[in-house]
Amino acid sequence: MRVCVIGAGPSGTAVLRAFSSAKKKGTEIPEIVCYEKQDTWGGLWNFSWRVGTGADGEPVHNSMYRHLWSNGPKECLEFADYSFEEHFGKPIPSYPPREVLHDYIAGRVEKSGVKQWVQTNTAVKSTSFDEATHKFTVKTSNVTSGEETTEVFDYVIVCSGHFSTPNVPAFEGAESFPGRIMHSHDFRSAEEFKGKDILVIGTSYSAEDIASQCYKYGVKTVTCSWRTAPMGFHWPDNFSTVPLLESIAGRTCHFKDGSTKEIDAIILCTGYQHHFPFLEPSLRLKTANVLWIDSLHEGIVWPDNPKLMYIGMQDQWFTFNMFDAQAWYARDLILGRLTAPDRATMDGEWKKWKEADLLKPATDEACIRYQAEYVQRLLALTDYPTFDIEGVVQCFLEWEHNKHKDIMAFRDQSHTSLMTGTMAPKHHTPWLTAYDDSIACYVDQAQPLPCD
Ligand code: FAD
Ligand code: NA7
Repeated sequence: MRVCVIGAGPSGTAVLRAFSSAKKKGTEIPEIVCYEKQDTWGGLWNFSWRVGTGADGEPVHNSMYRHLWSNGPKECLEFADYSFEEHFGKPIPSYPPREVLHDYIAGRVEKSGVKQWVQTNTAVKSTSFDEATHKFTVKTSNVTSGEETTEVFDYVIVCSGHFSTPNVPAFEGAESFPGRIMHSHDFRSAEEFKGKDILVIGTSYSAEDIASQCYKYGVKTVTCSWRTAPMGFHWPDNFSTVPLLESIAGRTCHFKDGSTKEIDAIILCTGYQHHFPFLEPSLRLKTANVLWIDSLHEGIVWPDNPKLMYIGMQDQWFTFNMFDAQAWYARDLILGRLTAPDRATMDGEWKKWKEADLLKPATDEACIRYQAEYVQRLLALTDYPTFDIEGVVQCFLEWEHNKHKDIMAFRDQSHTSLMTGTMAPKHHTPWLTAYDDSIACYVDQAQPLPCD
């Protein structure tokens, strides 16, 4: 039996880890081939300075930026089978910079000895299913040599992420705006906005964090524009909040409440599209960024063809440990430890989840609890090490509370690991004045590099 994993980010590597864990326990596992178009694993957690088109002529996958620090407590995403303390050999603070989290993700797979399963620099170009043979044909292209391959698989697990293809709305007059209009996908560094008047459109994680980053790196003013509801944080004095942008005339931005503002740069933090051009149309998941995705059984299995699975496609409060729980479930279906029910039962089940999603209160706590229940369900179905889900929920609630108390200081707080019980130490420098994002500075407590 052969299993194809598309993508080696946190979701794809979770699948690799799931199979290696079964193998270590003496289970015979299928042949695994993981295709990754970047030159290494880690997914979005690899930093790339490139925007737009990569060296291979394809759209750049990455959306992360240079000074990104975790936007939630690391204690909420910690792997249940590999703690931060095990990886770094000591407790570390709660909101690690990107490089630290990348090291943690990579460290776990490195240790699993699964490197030979991953073909880097290899982009999946097309995937089709043959009803007669019940097999998938996967065509790939080596992004450096251009060499093409065609391989046949019994299962395909799509782990290609969904925060890569930007959703870019149009605004009247945009074509005449003299400054820069960019999507958060192309944001790489806040330094370029020092001393500028910026407009941030959107109210979710990207808007919140990019606005904060720009403040940290010396922006002149930030205007936050919302469509459904404002973010509601206590922003610094040089922030203002306005309804949605209506039109642009020269540098002047006009908002729905009739107000105007002179703007130097517009950053569209307007989310992403689920985009799977490498799957034949009948296999493509079509969804918005939501907590429950219509039709996927257990949020994972493609009901028309249970040999096709998707990991990590939900909107995300839980991340790494949720991807793990999903990966363990997918693995167990493939190993025959679990079976997908008939179509009618699958449809009945996802519709119940969907209904609960629609009926829950429109609060962050309700969203967190909803996703917690989903993760709990997967834990109950698999042998992924169980952990204190209610503890994770409480950690998320502390984080929410801290953000609403002081959006520029929540990263200075510490949380307790649900995996080891250790309270995280405080970082030596408050986030707002910590300009050195290196592992040496954050983990080894080395003297921070001077800021120019
Ligand atoms: P990805 O990380 O996107 O990995 C997908 C992989 O698939 C990539 O390596 C890509 O190259 C590969 N791939 C895609 N298409 C193909 C193809 N055709 N062929 C071969 N390979 C392919 N989560 C947190 O927990 N904390 C945070 O602080 C946080 N910050 C974030 C900040 C930003 C700006 C963004 C965009 C997301 C952030 N996230 C954060 C959420 C993030 O989605 C997850 O942490 C995680 O990276 C998702 O993992 P993934 O493997 O599903 O997707
Ligand atoms: P999200 O969480 O999907 O949020 C998208 C935001 O974009 C949300 O506030 C939307 O507002 C807004 N949006 C979408 N379309 C429009 C239009 N047409 N006009 C105005 N506003 C719009 O994406 P993020 O990038 O913030 O977060 C994705 C990941 O990146 C996340 O996991 C983070 O960790 C980092 P709405 O509320 O729908 O009105």
